[in-house]
Amino acid sequence: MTATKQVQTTCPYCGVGCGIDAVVDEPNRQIKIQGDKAHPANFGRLCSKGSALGETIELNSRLLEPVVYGQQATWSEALDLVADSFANAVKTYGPEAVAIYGSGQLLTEDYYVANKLMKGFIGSANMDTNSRLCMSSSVAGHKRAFGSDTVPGCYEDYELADMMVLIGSNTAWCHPVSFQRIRAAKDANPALKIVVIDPRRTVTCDIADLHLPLASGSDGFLFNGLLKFLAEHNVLNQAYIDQHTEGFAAAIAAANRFSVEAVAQHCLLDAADVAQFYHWFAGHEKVLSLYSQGINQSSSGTDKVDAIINCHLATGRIGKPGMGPFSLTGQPNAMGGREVGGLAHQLAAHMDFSNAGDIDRVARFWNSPNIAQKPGLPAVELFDAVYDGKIKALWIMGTNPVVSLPNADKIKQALKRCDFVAVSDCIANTDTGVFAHVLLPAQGWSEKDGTVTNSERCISRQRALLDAAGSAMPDWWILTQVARRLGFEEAFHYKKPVEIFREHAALSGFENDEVHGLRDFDISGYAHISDAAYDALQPAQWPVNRLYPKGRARIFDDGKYFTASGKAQFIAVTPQTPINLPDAEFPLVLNTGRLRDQWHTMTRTTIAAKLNQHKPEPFVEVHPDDAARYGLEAQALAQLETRWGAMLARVDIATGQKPGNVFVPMHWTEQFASWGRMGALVNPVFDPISKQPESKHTPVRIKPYRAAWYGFVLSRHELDLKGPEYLVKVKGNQFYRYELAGQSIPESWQDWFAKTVGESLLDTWFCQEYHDAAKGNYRAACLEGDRLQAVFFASAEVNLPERGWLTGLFEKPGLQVNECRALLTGLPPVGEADVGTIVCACFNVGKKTIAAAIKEKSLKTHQEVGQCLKAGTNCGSCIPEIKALL
Ligand SMILES: Nc1nc2c(c(=O)[nH]1)N[C@H]1C(S)=C(S)[C@@H](COP(=O)(O)OP(=O)(O)OC[C@H]3O[C@@H](n4cnc5c(=O)[nH]c(N)nc54)[C@H](O)[C@@H]3O)O[C@H]1N2
Ligand SMILES: Nc1nc2c(c(=O)[nH]1)N[C@H]1C(S)=C(S)[C@@H](COP(=O)(O)OP(=O)(O)OC[C@H]3O[C@@H](n4cnc5c(=O)[nH]c(N)nc54)[C@H](O)[C@@H]3O)O[C@H]1N2
Ligand code: SF4
Ligand SMILES: [Mo]
Repeated sequence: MTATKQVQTTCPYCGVGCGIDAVVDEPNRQIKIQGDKAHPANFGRLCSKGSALGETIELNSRLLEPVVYGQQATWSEALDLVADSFANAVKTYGPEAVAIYGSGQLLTEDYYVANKLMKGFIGSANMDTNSRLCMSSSVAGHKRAFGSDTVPGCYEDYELADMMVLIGSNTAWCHPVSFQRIRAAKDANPALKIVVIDPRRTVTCDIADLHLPLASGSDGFLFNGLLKFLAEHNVLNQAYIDQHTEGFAAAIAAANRFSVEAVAQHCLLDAADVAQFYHWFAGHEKVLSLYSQGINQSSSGTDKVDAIINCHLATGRIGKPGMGPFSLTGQPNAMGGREVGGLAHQLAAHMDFSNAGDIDRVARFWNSPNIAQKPGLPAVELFDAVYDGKIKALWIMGTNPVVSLPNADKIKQALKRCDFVAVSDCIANTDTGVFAHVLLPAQGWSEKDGTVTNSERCISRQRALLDAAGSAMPDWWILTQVARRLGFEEAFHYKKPVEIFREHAALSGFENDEVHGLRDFDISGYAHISDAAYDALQPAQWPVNRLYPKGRARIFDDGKYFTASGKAQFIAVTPQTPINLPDAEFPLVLNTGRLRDQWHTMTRTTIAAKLNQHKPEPFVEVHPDDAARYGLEAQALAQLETRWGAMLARVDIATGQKPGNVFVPMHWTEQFASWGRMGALVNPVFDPISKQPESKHTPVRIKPYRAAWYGFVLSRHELDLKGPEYLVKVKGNQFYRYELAGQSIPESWQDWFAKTVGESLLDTWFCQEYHDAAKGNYRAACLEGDRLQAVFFASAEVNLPERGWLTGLFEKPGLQVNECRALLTGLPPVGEADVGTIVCACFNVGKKTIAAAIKEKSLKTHQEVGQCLKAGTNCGSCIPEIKALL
């Protein structure tokens, strides 16, 4: 028996913020993951990504030691160099010449230290984060309307609502546990109305009563029209408007241009559908508007957020059970980052540079020698300043901007030109790390300790499960060490996260009273929390203070807002179209977003083989009409080009795509695909208020990509494969898959394959081969005894056999004779089934298996499929796909 311990922690992926019960086998460095039944975010549920966390803790891909100019180094060498580079840049060029670019995936304690160092002590506010690309339009929209960046409601509202509007949110894939909760609410109450607003028909539409496939970027028109409709149909809450709000007259005047017909025209929707949505919204008191990146990532995202909030203020549907606007946060600690002031225009604890009193207050609290006096540069402009040579030393922490920022090829150039780049990451090889002069090994999720805040303002503990890998250290420690080297020992005396948390909590309550003015973010109840109480901290929704010692489920339930007048502000919205519109040269709209089983730039999710099987390759979803127009065939390759960059992707012809729009996943990087880094294509335009980039809308053109040959290699061991123009690497269970397409045909396929898998190995294996030179076909399969080692298929045609059956063979200890004979056909022998593409990642159940069972056993519901195959019975994320097969 090995010693095990049970630890409660939080999932490091999305903003749902699920609680996890981990059983840790320390000596063997293994973890068993279960949902925490007591956690209010998930009550025991987890999605495919959370469930697979135990498979992501291996050490092969980790950054284990500091690296300085390409050489392994000691911590003191690395830290000295970071501190010296920052100090020298400040001395020569001033504090504006240095910057930190952080992440909503840092813990609150890490984030607090980074922000304090930059703004309070280095004296520049050039500390921005990837939250700029994520939530900044919501932040700005909240600030304008409420005077504070407050999410009013809570998850309990899902069960209490009569209607839910999901706007620009693929909840089924991006907030899967919330989606399950919404689905359960709908099952329990079929009268619950669900409307999905998204140009694409996503799997989220599986539970929708109505899907509005609006024109990309047109949400502002839709919600302005709704405000007018509500006014015309006497659903306004005049008492609420009078008592608790200001600015209604201007807002309604701006909205009055938008009749149902005008909206339908602007949004390319059926007028009847628009009217249906408006009638339902008017008729349901308890309505929740859940929104995410389809709203935020827009050059008028702030206005869109406020157009939604306007409708809730006008009806008084906010701050009460089952109703309100609800920004679904993306990253696990998107909220925590905002709480500490992670964005360049924020100061700390929901205080801003826009208020001179705040600057002085934070300076006194921190005892800062030279606190920054004005906002720093937001992400896109910050990297422009790096490119222009104005920022000389840059520290990137917990984010991968060479992939995720728009116009990402320029980001590469910027980093190449920069005098000094430090990158803190837990993973060794990333597209951004390539440009680092210093790589700092950060502890990963299973090793670090601290707090995170989820979408509903709930603060939870993340607890260490394992000892640190190699020499990895927590981000707060790395920052503290650099701060001390810069001469700020006293202010950065921290020895453990709880000390930082107490200080952060104390700042949130500092002069936060009637005399000095009230701020929404107040967790002063934790200012004196003991070490033991911090260790045992249970989830609670802020504020946690004298008035709300146990937290507060809903804010604005009292109708009091954090504006000067105490009243909410209507915003007069003039809807805008996106900045760059399609034209003759770039006639389509490029939309980008997420897949069910991958997390952003794939650094961690790809470690779990099972998460790579659902969507193994970068692809582009195209409507059948556009496919016909541009000569694209299903499963062939396409080249996408914008004014900023290009990529290659597999064609997926999808009726759910809006004609004129194409969609690509945001996830692939140069670590996994030669030409799949979509950030290179995205236009770097942004919202003038929030500075959030328009990542959902870039004019693009598309054409077939014709290669001289197409192929794939499956190999039991990892290969160092280079050469083919199109190259995608997929880690599987006991195999690696390489998808290939090349412009020049190797002189000898035998030689190419031998070099690729290793000539010495090939000598010891038994190989079968098939060659049809006339047709350009070559196939080979190698076994060691009866154990499959490698397979290679190449052809002049793109249509090769599906990879499902062949990849499944790598899991078998040995192959049957009939299987060996069938290898070069790529198809299972008679009597053996091909599982097809994996649909259920939890139980590894393929599409063909499900389809066959449905047919043979006449299964009618996803529950019956679950009983028969287990598919869809763990996390439930694949239920929409199972239903589609039914
Ligand atoms: N599996 C998975 N889950 C994640 C993440 C992940 O990487 N993987 N990341 C997390 C993070 S940080 C975030 S921010 C969230 C994001 O969560 P979501 O915002 O739900 O995810 P996206 O896929 O980026 O975009 C949502 C939808 O917006 C739609 N859209 C595009 N343009 C428009 C428009 O003009 N109007 C409207 N109404 N819709 C539009 C897209 O078609 C897309 O379906 O997900 C979080 N959860
Ligand atoms: N076109 C387009 N672009 C987008 C989006 C889109 O929808 N479309 N979405 C945007 C949004 S909403 C987001 S949130 C961003 C996300 O984009 P990124 O932040 O660039 O993506 P991640 O892969 O999450 O990067 C996190 C990095 O931190 C590392 N890491 C993990 N844990 C730790 C830790 O504890 N400490 C440290 N130091 N490092 C750690 C990971 O290995 C990884 O390299 O992308 C944005 N970019
Ligand atoms: S929904 Fe999934 S990814 Fe999000 S917090 Fe829960 S388990 Fe993690
Ligand atoms: Mo995000």
